[in-house]
Amino acid sequence: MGHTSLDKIIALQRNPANIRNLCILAHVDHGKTTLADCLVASNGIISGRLAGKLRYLDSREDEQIRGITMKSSAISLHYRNGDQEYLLNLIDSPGHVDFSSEVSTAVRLCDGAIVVVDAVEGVCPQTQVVLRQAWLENIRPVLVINKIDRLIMELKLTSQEAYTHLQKILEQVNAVTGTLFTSKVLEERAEKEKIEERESGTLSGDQVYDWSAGLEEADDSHLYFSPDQGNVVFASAIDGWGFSIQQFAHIYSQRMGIKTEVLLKTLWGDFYLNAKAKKIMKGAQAKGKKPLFVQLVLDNIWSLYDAVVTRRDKEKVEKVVTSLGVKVMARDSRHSDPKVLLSAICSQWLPVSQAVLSMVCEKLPSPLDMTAERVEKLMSVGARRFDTLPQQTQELKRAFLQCSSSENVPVIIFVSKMFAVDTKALPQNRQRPLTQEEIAQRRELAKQRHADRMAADQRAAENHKELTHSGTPQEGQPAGVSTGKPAEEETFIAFARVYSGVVKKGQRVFVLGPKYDPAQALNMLPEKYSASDCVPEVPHLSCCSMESIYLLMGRELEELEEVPAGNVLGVGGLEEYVLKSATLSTSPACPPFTPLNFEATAIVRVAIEPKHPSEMPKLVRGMRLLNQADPCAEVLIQETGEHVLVTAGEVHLQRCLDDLRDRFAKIEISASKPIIPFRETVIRPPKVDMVNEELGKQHKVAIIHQVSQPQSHINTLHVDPSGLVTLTTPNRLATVSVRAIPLPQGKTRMHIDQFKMTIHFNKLCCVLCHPTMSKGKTIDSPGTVANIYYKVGEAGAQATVLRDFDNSIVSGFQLATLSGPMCEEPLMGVCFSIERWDIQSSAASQKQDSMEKDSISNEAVVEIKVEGSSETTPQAGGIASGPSQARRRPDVSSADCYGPVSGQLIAAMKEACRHAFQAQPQRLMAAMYTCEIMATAEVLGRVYGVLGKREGRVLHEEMKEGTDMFIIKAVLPVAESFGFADEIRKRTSGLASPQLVFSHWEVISSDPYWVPTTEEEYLHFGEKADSANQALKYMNAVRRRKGLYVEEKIVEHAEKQRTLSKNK
Ligand SMILES: Nc1nc2c(ncn2[C@@H]2O[C@H](COP(=O)(O)OP(=O)(O)OP(=O)(O)O)[C@@H](O)[C@H]2O)c(=O)[nH]1
Ligand SMILES: [Mg+2]
Repeated sequence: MGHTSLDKIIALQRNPANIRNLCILAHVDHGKTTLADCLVASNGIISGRLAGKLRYLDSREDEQIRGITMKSSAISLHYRNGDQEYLLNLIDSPGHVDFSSEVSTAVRLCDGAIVVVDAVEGVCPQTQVVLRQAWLENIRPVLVINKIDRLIMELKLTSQEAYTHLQKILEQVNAVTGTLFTSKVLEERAEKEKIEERESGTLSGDQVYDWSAGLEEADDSHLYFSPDQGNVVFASAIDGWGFSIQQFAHIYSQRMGIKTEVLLKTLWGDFYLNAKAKKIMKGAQAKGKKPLFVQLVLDNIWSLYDAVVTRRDKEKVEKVVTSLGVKVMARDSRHSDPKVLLSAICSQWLPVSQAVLSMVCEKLPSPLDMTAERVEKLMSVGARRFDTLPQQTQELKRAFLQCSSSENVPVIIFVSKMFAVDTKALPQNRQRPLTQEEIAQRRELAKQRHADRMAADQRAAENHKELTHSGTPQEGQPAGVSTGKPAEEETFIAFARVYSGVVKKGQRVFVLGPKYDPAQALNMLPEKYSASDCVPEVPHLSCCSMESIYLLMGRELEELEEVPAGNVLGVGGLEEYVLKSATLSTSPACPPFTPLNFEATAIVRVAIEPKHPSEMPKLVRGMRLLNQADPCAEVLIQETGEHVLVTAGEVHLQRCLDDLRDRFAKIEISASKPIIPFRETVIRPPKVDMVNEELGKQHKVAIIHQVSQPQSHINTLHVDPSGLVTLTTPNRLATVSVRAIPLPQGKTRMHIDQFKMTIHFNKLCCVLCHPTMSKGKTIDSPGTVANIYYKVGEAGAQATVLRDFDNSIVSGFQLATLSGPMCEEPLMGVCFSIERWDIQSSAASQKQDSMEKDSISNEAVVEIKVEGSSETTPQAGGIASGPSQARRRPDVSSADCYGPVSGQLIAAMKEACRHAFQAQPQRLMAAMYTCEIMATAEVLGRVYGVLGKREGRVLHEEMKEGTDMFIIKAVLPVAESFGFADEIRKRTSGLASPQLVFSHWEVISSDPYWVPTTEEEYLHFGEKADSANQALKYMNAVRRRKGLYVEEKIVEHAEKQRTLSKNK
């Protein structure tokens, strides 16, 4: 097929029934980009010979060098299936975990996905993740089992064995789909029950209980992958072939005279051919017969590989070539690499593009088939239900479903990411090759100019006073080169899709921020308000015009005038308005789309500075651009003033640094070592000591471990042996007694009733309880907080007084939890219980006087904060509320030389929390990765070696069925993970490569403050106890980085030290 013209694609864009928006998803290295190459080659954009080698969609240099895809990129292809012509907007996505946010941006814009699975490796961790992502976005997947050639050439399986192997892979994939389906049904069921319960109110006596899970009646048959359903293709993208059983059904129905329908049902499954009876029979396995799939399909491929690659049997090859009716060029058959001949034959016999694209056209939905369920999900942001949206907004659902391109429907666009392109590469700035007519025209112009100049010269010679210019400056400009001045070197293009209406170049639209509320806006805006009117004063709403729109063609962009509904497109001119993603619409009733489901957590942070300090402004600008260009990277300025870049992993970090250096900042930069996050926590006092001896009573006395700090509170501080810390404010008006209690680990629920207290939350990980108010109900433990109940109870007059100071207590608590005493890292999994709390009446009355007016609102402030803390970071609020309160009441501060009571209470509460924390056994918590490694048996030992060295813990190891690969699942501290992948790869000569995903926080069991105290411990660890203490090592490293005091013995016995080094 020749190169499809732009006009053709523009024409196809107008017919949404024949558009397919799809992405290619898979685990890393399963062959997505190679497959995309084959599909791109079918459109003549690249040569068929280069398909698989070029990796056209990997347009970045580092993608080509590393051999992995790092961003998702789109290309529009044309395909003729039967008598219908289709437009395929194909998006290739990366498979590496570090870039899984790019997958999210791709999946959102599509209606379907090609899930690629490596025939040897089978279902891998990222395969499961992408299947889940496709599921969450309600897009339909089809399956391509790729790299079948590896079964023949590498594993040397027989066709029969390969069949069994392929069956297993299908089972694995379907098992993942099955799990997703079951969990959805059960969830829906639970939801329904909840609604029913709410509606029926109290349960009546004759309630009939229904114990079915709803799974029985739910139909899930269409969800599974099965070759007879037509949603599976077997392929080898690198050799250019691929087939679905439909193709073979057609071939054999003609050759053997069996009906196609019969073959379609029997080609895959336990059927065999009874040649004598000329019948297809069931039970191949039981009778030891070759299944039809092996006999009619795989055997052919196996013998082709055998003849062409293994035995290089020229005669046989010729026979095959003639029987298949394919043409092979002489240079291909003479080529020294037999793979060239093989792909020449296969790509004509079973072209992979045809198999995949016809499956895509037949099995994937068009934009018109978007389900109502999906639309409602897209439109219901956060916890909002679709039916609570304003009427006008609900009506927009029809626009989505119709996907109409008429003039009177609203335009709705979703931008899933912004990507940067070189301004010079934009079509308007690109020099395009000239057509014949243009060349002729130019020649004419040049002649004319020459003639004019000659004439002018003549005239000038005749008349010296007259000065003339020939031609206008515009004429002097070569055609095709833009006259616009490229101010910025990088231009941002929005990666977007039109859901309704026609997008026109220069059109004005509303940009709807993620917090935009259509209900509020509709009340504020006049009717028939349009985006071309002046900028409205509505929160989270702005207007912009789409300066240019583009067709995304892989490495290139084509400028368009308009794009109708149902298509993927690029929009220029939005960089001022859109940071990473946004919803654009001409109707203010349109709600912002639900945010993208990001699977990766940004965990690796580095501080960045320019090599030359004077270049700081360039760095700041560069980091801002980087933040916009990457869906996952975060850029922030820490309290210390450092510029910090947070990325998803090592590879991602490397790419961000390269981008910053070469594209966005264009300066030399230096990045710090990764800043590893830790958390601080307390645990229950251990029962045994370091040598597993039961601890004596004397150890139960609380010891405060402090790393040399000014003891300003020494007079007012009292520590109870049980760990209760009592602290009085310097003016001795208020006293608080606080105890730190470890929260239960893991995702269990805990009853706060046991504390009989009110709960405040911080960062989902620390709890503050105090007894003056009534009890809360149930909370989930750290990390999974679902509901927090907060109610002010009646506890007498004293309680009301205390309630006024509640704000200070919460602020103090938040300050304390923001940075702990061990190494100023946030606290996690700690409950601070205020067991006593006295305020002298003078302070109370002072405060009462000054706060009479807002004592009621004060309560509300706290309440909001508590609710808000489940989703936002409450520290900021806490810190802000402290000083602002002090500022608001200068009269109080002047009355007291120590400052306002509320301010003092904040400080006292903070100190009390810190001391209470220190009175318990303190531990560090480390961020952990889960790590999946696939390795062959011979390198297993080395993998274990590397894991052991880096404090990794193997969870389980199993052999992958049908292969000689082992899968090792382990957990590894993030702190030890840098260079891990590289080390594993080097030690195993590339035979094993790990996948690291952030999983959880884990308490490091060793006590950083531990010193030997019993005789056994002395015996065991020696007097100095200088054996490695992991927790201490981490703690000191963090303290050193933050410039805090580090208690270290550098040289204890100087002479000994010297002799030692001499002996070495
Ligand atoms: N034997 C064999 N190798 C293949 C096949 N398809 C792809 N490969 C090889 O697998 C490697 C990875 O291919 P890619 O297409 O880059 O894989 P990918 O899925 O795009 O990888 P990421 O984008 O990094 O996730 C390359 O070395 C390809 O040559 C195949 O059908 N058979
Ligand atoms: Mg790729």
